[in-house]
Amino acid sequence: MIPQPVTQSPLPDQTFTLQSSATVGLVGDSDAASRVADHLATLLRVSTGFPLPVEPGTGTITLSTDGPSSLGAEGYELRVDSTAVTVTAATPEGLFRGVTTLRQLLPAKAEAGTEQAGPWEIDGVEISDAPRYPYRGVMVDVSRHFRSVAEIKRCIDLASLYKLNRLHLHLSDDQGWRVQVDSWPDLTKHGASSEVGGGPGGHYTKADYAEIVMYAADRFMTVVPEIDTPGHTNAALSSYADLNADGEAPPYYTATEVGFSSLAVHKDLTYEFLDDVFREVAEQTPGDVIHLGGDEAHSTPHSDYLAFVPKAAELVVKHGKRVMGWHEIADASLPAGSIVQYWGTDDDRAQDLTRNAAAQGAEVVMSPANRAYLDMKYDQDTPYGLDWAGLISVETSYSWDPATLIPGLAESAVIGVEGPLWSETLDDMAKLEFMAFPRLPGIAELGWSPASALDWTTYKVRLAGQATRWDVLGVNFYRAPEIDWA
Ligand code: NGO
Repeated sequence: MIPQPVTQSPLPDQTFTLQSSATVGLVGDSDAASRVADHLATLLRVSTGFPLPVEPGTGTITLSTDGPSSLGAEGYELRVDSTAVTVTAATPEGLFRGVTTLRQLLPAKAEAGTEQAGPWEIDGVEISDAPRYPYRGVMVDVSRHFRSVAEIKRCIDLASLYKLNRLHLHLSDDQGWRVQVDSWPDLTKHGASSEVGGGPGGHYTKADYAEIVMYAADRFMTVVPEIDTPGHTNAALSSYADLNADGEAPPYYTATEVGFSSLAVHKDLTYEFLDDVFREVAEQTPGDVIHLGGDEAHSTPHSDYLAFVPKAAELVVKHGKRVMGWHEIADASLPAGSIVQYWGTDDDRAQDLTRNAAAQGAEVVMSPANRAYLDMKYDQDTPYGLDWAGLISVETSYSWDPATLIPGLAESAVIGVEGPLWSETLDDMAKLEFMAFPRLPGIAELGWSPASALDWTTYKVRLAGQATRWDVLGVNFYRAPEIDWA
């Protein structure tokens, strides 16, 4: 199982077998809980061919939201004995996490899209589980190469299988603006018309974005939209001449240099623009956070940057959201409730900024580029990906502790981890999957499992066990030689 649960005790000599007469019982009524039950039943109906009706009360598989609040929002208990399966939680979200565990206990063929032959056996077990951190994310860069709604749904499905609960969408950068903003239509009319390498680009209409948000919410995943500022803004600057300090729109950019673009920090129009963008993005985002980027603003003078960040942050807060940004923003003063995302490579400057973030009362999400970046090559033979932060083997990406990586950072400031998947070199889903698997499940485990459970030697055996599941799901994963896949 990945992530490893907090406690797990086998019930020896007890084996549960799912039969065609089985029912899914639901105790505790809420729409969200019944959607969790339907989600499980729908998945298993396809692969088992069993009717699996969802009924109120106890069933063969019982899902109950009557658990004690001591389990927390995402905690659950799961018991499998020879006659029944019970998942108990205090919330529909906890129930969903427990159902995710149940899916991993079933044979991998349970995930198949066509009817499979049984038996459908699960070894008896008692599990009690809850996450170490509340923020467990994956980021997809849809700016450098656009991904369709269907592809994002697949990302959500694969990430939620490992109990990740945040989907960070990098929606704007130099090479493309990917979300509809009604008050600034050229952002997508012009700014979404291409991508790295000159491909067709694309963007999410409001309906598309709503579909992604809803699909994610059904899997208890919150979308974190990122509008990168004040650098990484060529797509916007190229769409509106007036946003430029000199009033001249630069050409559309499809190469991969970073750090050359900047919003005009001294123009009022810049803040009117951001006010509109954050308002429209906030209106469509039920989640609590808007990410304003803030990384690599190399062509914004530093004093301007320090003045810009609080003004932009204030606009995010004005529209009811918490500010999130890359660690550079911690040099400026941040509003209460901000979240700073560390993407350093053990360098002092990045770590100082992150300690500074915590000293300001901000919370920290850990995405160390030399460990958590999913776009780094595994080794020098990896056919795509980057290597500026190093080569990141599966072991390297797993073997670190989010609480202690930055010396002197209060452990209480860290709220979780995220694996960013930047897409300069990744122009299709097969490549994204190859870079994310098998490293993303490890990031998920760092976010969920207690520090005492993190151990490469035993993890790599569990990881090998996921391969049959990925084969069933058609995941294009890298058979890293560090793992004994047999
Ligand atoms: C950096 C940069 C991105 C690149 C990425 C590639 C951050 C936060 N800014 O990470 O623009 O795409 O590296 O690895």
